[in-house]
Amino acid sequence: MMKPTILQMGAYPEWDEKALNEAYDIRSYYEAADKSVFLSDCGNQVRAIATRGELGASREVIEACPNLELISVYGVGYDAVDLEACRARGVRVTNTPDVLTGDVADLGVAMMLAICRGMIGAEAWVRNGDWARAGNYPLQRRVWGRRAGILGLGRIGHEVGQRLRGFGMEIAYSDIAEKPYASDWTFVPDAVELAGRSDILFVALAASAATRHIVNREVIEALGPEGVLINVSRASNIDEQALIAALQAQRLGAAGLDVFENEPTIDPRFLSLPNVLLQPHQASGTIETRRAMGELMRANLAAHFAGESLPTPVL
Ligand code: 8YV
Repeated sequence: MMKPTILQMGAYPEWDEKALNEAYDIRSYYEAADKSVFLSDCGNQVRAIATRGELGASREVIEACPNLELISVYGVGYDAVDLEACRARGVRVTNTPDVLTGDVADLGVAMMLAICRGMIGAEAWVRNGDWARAGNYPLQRRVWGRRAGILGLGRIGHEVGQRLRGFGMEIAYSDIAEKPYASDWTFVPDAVELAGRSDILFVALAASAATRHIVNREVIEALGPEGVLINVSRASNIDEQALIAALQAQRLGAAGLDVFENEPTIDPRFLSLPNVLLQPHQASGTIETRRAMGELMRANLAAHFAGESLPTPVL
């Protein structure tokens, strides 16, 4: 039997590459020099797209594949997939929820700790000899017992909260509705009000047109010059221009960011700001989780081609 043809939008770890190449006829879109020539050559044969959360699949790519049946996303976020184009064509979409929740929450909390306790600068203080030369490192801010806000109490936001509970933090959250599983945390519907009562604000919202720039200048300023903003969701949830301006003017204390507009080519102004901790979109990047994400992405493809129900459908 002929292997189904799959359009691959980005690279995967070698264990996924191997398994995909054994089961399917893989066409590497991301390696093609001329994408439109590549798509016009193989688009007709493509029955599924394998992509990554941040890469998704545009309308242009979807339309270039008239026999497309499924888009399998390696990632929980599917905001970069044009869902409208999929709906119009009856294309199914899957993602990889749950398996990455703990890792993403871990990285968010790690950024909070690293920022509040000044760990990056403190490490440099030891390495560059300042400790011996200039004495003790400047005093930093405490984490335990302080006020945390979580914007978006889905799977990841909830898991961030569970970790913060261990730090004895006062926890409040915003979402479209109060969550029954967070009865001992304070529900604050308005994002500006949430920021105003938080020392550290976590952004853990699934991105959509409705959440675009939900963290705007007002929210950032409500968090204030002592506040810390942590983003482990999508760059589009934050007005990045307003964020950079606030960091430059120290109207915001600090930010910990795993996601950026135009990543990996991020705004160069971030690179010279001392009050931002930069991470290369690696919140789900552990071997254990990436193995589980790859398995789930491939399980969705396999179920589809076997005519079985999809393990984790979005559409
Ligand atoms: C990426 C993510 O998908 O889950 C998501 O939505 O953004 C990440 O886990 C990961 O970097 C793989 O591309």
